[in-house]
Amino acid sequence: MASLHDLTITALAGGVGAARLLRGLMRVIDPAQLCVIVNTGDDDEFFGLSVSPDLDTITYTLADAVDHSKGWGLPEETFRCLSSLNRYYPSGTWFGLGDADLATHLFRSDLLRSGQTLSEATASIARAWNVRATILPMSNAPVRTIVHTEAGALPFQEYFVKGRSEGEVREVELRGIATATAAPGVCEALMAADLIILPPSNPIVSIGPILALPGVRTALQNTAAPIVAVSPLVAGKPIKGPADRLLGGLGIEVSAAGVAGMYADFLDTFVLDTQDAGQRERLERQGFQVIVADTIMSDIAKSETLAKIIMEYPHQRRNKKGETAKGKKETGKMSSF
Ligand code: FO1
Repeated sequence: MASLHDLTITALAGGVGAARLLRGLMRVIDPAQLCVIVNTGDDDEFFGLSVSPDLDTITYTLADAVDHSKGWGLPEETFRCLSSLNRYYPSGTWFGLGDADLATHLFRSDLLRSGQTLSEATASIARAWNVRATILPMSNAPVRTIVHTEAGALPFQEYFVKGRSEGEVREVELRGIATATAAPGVCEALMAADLIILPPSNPIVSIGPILALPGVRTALQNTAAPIVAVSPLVAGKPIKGPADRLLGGLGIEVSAAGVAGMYADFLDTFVLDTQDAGQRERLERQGFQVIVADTIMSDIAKSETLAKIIMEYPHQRRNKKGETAKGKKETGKMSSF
């Protein structure tokens, strides 16, 4: 029987929610078997620096270097540079770039200016942090998530951090998506995986931009790997972030089942929080396999427990295309620990 360490896992990730699950997963599988495809719709430029918040959150997490209290950035940060920048940009220092974190943005910007792709820069940063997992940006082309509210069209960080996710959401635009392509390795990692995980990331602004890239949805429909998603909503509310406001603003049902419906064309297994166990039957009627578990990963032990539950579950591929592509796959019930 295959060991968990033999399995190739590909995850689609945003920032903090994904990082919590990946942190637990790192204790269950060999990190070298993990490939994480990361949203770059949240990226922006500050003071001429290219900042990729979700890539950094995932990198710092997989390096076990993230500030666990915030879920992003580095621990024991100081903000002396940002305070000094306030002299030159009096209204431009609302995004909390710490002194140590700035080194990452300086390095990335340097590599990009010298002609490297975001994929190459991301790999160099991961190497410098001794991360053994593969981290792929979703695209090397700039895609920017713009949230349209009554206050106007706001780049994601302005909506989320500066604007505290206030205002009714009218539209979410993925600026640049029409000409963007998936980064090298992205579709290949989906096709080659033994299991694909969608952690509890925001379905609109974290997973949505990845799915919108040409070829990604088709790869998810065609891969033989079973696909499991963890609900980002517990009792209709996200643990963190504006997923409920974004879903509601776009007219999507604000519930775990509403999120599962967004992935219905490729998803096999959906992880519901115990508080949402009442939605189990409805999801099963829709053809999903359902795991009911505690999804609130308030500490590393809970992250590890959830990761183990996901890895040990005997996932079945229900998607017809997947079955014909590589034969029906089953994971789980493996003997390694
Ligand atoms: N999140 C905040 O809530 N406030 C901040 O000031 C902030 C700064 C920041 C700097 C670097 C970085 O990599 C992430 C940062 N984040 C901050 C997190 C980020 O805004 C979001 O968590 C993601 O974009 C959503 O996934």
